[in-house]
Amino acid sequence: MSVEEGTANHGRLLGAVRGPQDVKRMTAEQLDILAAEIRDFLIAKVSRTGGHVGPNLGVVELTLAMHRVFDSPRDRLLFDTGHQAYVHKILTGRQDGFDKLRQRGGLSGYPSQAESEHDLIENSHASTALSYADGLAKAYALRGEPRSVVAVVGDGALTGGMCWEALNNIATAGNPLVIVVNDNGRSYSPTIGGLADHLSSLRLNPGYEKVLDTVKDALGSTPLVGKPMYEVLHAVKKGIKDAVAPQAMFEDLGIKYVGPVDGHDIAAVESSLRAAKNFGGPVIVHAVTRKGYGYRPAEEDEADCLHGPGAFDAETGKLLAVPSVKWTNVFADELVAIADERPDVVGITAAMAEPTGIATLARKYPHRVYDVGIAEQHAATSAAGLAMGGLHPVVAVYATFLNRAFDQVLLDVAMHKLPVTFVLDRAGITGPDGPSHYGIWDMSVFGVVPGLRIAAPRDAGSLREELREAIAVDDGPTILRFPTGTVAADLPAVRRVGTVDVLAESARTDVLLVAVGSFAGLGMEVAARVAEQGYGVTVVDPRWVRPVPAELVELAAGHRLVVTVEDGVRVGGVGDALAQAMRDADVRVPLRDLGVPADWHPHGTRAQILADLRLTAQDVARDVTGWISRLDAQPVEDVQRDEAGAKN
Ligand SMILES: Cc1ncc(C[n+]2csc(CCOP(=O)(O)OP(=O)(O)O)c2C)c(N)n1
Repeated sequence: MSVEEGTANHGRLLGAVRGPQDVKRMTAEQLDILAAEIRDFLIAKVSRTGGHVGPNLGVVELTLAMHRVFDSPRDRLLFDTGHQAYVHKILTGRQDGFDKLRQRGGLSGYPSQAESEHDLIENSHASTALSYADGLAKAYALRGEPRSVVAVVGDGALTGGMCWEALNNIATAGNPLVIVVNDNGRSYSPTIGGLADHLSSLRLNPGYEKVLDTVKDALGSTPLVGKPMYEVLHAVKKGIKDAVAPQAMFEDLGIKYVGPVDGHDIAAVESSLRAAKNFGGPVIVHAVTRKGYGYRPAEEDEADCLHGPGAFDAETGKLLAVPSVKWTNVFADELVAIADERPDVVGITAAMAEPTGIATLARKYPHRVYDVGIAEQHAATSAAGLAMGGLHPVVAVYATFLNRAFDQVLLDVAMHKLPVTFVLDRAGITGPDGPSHYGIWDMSVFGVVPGLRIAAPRDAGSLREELREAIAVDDGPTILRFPTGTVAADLPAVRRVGTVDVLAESARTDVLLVAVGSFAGLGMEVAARVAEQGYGVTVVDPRWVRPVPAELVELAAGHRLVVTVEDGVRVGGVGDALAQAMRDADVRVPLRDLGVPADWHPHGTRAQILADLRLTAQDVARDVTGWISRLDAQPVEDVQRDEAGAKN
């Protein structure tokens, strides 16, 4: 079907778009129809798979305009964070993949080089695009390649320090480069801080009145949205009317500023982008958009404009999943209970108050929670300052994002022996968000920090207990890490040895199975299966995995084989650390460490990926049985030599 035929067949223009060149040929009228079709498509598809629906509804016109003005892939279109690249995927020949978005073997939820030559940055951590853009622009200048570099960055991502380091360099280098600031006023929740205030003030120049009028007209003709949202926008504008901010901040930095432009007006965005493209130096195009635009449930979702829901009802926007008690909820409630008792306990979030549960504390004690923006490094060192000032900060972040702040945790917090508790949600294999969202590095990376203690709770009861223990530590940092999803059923200990919980034991002491955190349940199942083969397994949950508890080494010495299983990378993981502690204590019992290989694991469900990695009870039981039966057949020394061979 041609683009012309598509216009005649209402609702089918989108089907005719196989690549950016099809969009370039369209009339203004066709583009409006196409934008509406893209919205319908996004809602229909993402409601089934879950995904970043709100951010993408907000960039439909922006993305169309970008593909009309620039020639991807020769020109490079970079999406900061990458969660708002669905429209770009739709326009670059990937519509068919949306039925399996974020599912195993299907489209990634972020740009992916394997999927398309139109994609470049795969990293889903925020605030990197301007640095990539700076480097690309320098490379093209040096190589004499006439290519445009365009980076889309949200006002939320702009709160990250890397963006400001990049702007500083982009201004100095002076290379042609277009920065599209997608300003919807929100990260998950409204973006906070001086920069957000500044962007608001820019909306107050005369051009913004025009933006408002256009938005008003557009909203009036959008049945799902209607008048109320216009009124909200208008009220926001009135509220900030008297704010005073230097209008020329970006230009002071040495970067041309164009805007604000109505990001839902394709022609207006196009003309700004053309001006920016022809300028010949770095330019910021400030586009004002609405997160969730055109879909009432998203626009009216106060929490996060349906930022990244699971599968939902397309009519109502309501989640389809049955609510369950998540690890996050248990943490959030216990933190409030502790804060009730200890006025020195405060919370920090890096723009993720709701997803990390710290919002529960903020609702009760608004003045004891700090949202620092997407700024994990600052969060860590600011927490150090709070601790120096006599408070006990609890920094709640996703495990993958604390990687950013390694040096801050190491030197700013730990070297100063400061009591800061880092709570790492979504630790381990997470699933649909793919490799850059897996929280699999924390135990290895932070395991090297002197004086840092790491706890991995196995269920709700141990999460509560270990959170209390962590916050009771007053001479150094602590980390508490737990996975995503529904919290595991409580698993009582048979007894406690030092800080180690013994979960199961038998008359025979063949295998010591060290099950880290949420793998405790798996450990119990493995023990039952291995027992069927006539071997005795002691299952322990170390609770605190760093430093390695001395009792764990003593327990190891009383068994014939030690097996560790953890939801983190094997290199430098709990198994590695225990092996080292055993060597140091001259305990010569063979050890096998099971965990996640240090590699890039594709997206899928958590269960699928764990199965791929053979981290299921069935697989682990088979392995353990194989290893222990080989010990029966071979002297210990031979097995140790085999183990060394297997690892190399
Ligand atoms: C380093 C880092 N911390 C936290 C996040 C989680 N996160 C994903 S999107 C987002 C908000 C982004 O806001 P913005 O850049 O304005 O884009 P929008 O979704 O509003 O279009 C956050 C905090 C992340 N991706 N990277």
